[in-house]
Amino acid sequence: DFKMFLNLSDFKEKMKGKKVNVIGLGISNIPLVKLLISCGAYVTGCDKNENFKTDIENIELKLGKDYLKDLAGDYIFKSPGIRPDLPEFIEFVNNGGILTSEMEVFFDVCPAKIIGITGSDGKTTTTTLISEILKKEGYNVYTGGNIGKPLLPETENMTKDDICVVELSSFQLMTMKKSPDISVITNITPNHLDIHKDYEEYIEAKENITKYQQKDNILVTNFSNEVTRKIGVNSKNDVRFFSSKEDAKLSLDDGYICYDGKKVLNTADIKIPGMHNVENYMAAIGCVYDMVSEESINYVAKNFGGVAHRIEFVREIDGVKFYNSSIDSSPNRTINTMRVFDEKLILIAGGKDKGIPYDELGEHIADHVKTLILIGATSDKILKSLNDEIKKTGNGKDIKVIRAKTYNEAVLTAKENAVSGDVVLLSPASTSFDMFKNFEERGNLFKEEVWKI
Ligand code: UMA
Repeated sequence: DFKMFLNLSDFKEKMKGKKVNVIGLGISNIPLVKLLISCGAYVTGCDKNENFKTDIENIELKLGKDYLKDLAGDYIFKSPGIRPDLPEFIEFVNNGGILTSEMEVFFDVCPAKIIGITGSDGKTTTTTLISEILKKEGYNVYTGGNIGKPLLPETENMTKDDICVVELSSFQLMTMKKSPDISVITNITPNHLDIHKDYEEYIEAKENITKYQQKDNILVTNFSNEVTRKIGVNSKNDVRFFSSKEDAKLSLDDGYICYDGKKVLNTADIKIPGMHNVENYMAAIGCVYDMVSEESINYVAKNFGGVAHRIEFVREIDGVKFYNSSIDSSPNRTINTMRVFDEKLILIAGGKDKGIPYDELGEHIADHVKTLILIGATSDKILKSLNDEIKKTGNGKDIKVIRAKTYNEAVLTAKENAVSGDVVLLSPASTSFDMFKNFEERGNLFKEEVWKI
């Protein structure tokens, strides 16, 4: 069990006076830069974005296309999305430097128990469920990682009785030499092949979440996914398989999620929709079963309305349910979101055009939508994809298409066209930057308009 740093004070001590390069100045690394400077390190911040601005003092900046040239010093901290095997990094390591990352150091110095979650789908929801159930039970919980919150600076306040629930991306896992106490792999299917060399490398990265686990550590994973089943079968740890289709430690029986055959949660009580969310609950229960009461699990199932802006339930009016999925900034995400619902949808879509094709979207709109409300720059592209589908197959010709200029108009039009039992879904299939600062602002406005009805 090799540790580069024993704990946070050891890390701080060792950083004092060191020359450190922080590569990629985003969400992961900005808090790290502040921490390093407070330890007395000499920090060079490197970013390919030549327009990068910061009000941090005592940082030397290297921006633009030569940002990786002539790296010198003791350490490199790279942000997740940058490959670890760039020639510049290899040369740095060959010259005696150390290449690491915010997440690797976090694993070294964290005094609390770590639950790590990865997978191609459902990791943010599963992370949130685990964290909500533990909080309900009364634990002091820190939630972070790929979900958008770096946890290294938080270790200052942590104790060994706390629990960290950490979402881990394949990029973060790729260079890890430690694994969590409890690990979850929701599933593995091809993803991020723009950065990973091939599917094998992506799988290997994900496997790091269990590779360095100790014997009594726990791995919760999907029995019905070919890749994760193999990882589980080959693991020597306490493996807890879940499956919504086959017999497993966590399985479905008579509409209940069962643990070792014992009924734990009635799936009808789960507020967030879709079988994939039942599976997310299975994974979460697999993690926390020994640590919590069934009351806490059931409470979260009944009350948790979803991660904000991701198929988030907003409100039911006259039998019409409103969902906010403002995070869906590409056609692909909208397709996946529509699939979650059994009902024919009243879909509000459209936003800024980022030049990606919408060809595939029409077929899925034809399958899942009865009223389409278009708003924003991509309206025409979305409509064209639907019209192409109608021309090709005839599917979708009965869909009512309405254009709206504002979110107020879109929401009111949706309500007017809905009857009891309908679902109104905001899933823009486009980014928000035509009218908003980010997808959160868009989702919040949508929710406000829904609450005004
Ligand atoms: N940059 C370079 N060179 C590069 C790539 C990036 O200089 O080759 C610079 C960019 O200009 C930027 C900075 O690096 O200024 C960091 O950008 P980033 O978005 O890559 O990284 P962070 O802002 O630190 O965000 C990362 C995760 N992003 C990625 O892994 C790509 C965030 O996950 C995560 O929330 C955050 O760390 C906190 O840990 C986002 C994500 O999309 C949400 N993750 C992927 C996913 O979930 O599918 C993996």
